[in-house]
Amino acid sequence: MRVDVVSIFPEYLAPLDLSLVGKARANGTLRLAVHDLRGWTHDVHRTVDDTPYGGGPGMVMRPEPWGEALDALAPAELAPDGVTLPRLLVPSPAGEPFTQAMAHELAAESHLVFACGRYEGIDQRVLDHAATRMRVTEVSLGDYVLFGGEVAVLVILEAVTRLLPGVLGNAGSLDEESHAHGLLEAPMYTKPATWRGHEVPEVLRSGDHGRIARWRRDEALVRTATRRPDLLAALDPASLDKRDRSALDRAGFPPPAGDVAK
Ligand code: JD8
Repeated sequence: MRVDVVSIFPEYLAPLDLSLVGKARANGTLRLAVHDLRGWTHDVHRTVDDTPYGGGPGMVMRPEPWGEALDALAPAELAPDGVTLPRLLVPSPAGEPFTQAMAHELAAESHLVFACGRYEGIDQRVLDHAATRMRVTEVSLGDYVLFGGEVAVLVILEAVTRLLPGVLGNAGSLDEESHAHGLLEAPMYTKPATWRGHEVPEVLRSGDHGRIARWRRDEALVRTATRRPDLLAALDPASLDKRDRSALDRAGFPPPAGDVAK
């Protein structure tokens, strides 16, 4: 997968050289380039912002450098080999919430371009114009306010890179994790069996794989009900069997709405 990131703080993306994302870059799985937006300015001060039309606090990113950046990274003419146009992602608190489902969607693209805004954001016409030639998605990390889009790009690229073919050694670990099955995961433990007076649950040391699987499922259900009632409510009631409902019942949680006894 090819990825271009445009930012006025390209150094902010330095962590993408580390760990497994860095490894995917080094082995060519991820062809990532980070670009300084100021490289597409022409004035001596390399100005990227101006005051907002209509007034108000702060500054807005000027459209001209962004237009030139996107022209360079996503040319209007389709390449003669017929390669598909890139997908433009613009982090914004007003964007579509980033989810594991979107990570899977993005991992299937061949070329992503990220536009990192700062200040009060990017002139809307940059997005409107880009949308005439490529797919544009405004994406949000969540309901809190950041200074700019760079951290969102770090998060999104970490989530996407681990889904690229060959990045995860054990393919099985992808479909056992949280958000694949809509539940939070059970807690994990390693040696020693007793640490500072805290014991590893006996069941995990029993060697009884059936009991262990049941215990993990119960823990996942109760954790999800306690911490993420929204995830539990979104589950297909048909995915909960009698033992699941009894685990939730023992923990004092009512059966999901619309559930029918089976
Ligand atoms: C991009 C500028 C700051 C945005 C005024 C101060 C994502 N989940 C998220 N929260 N915040 C962002 C985010 C914030 C950004 C930019 C992403 C560019 N800002 C601005 C508009 C209102 N503030 C985000 N993804």
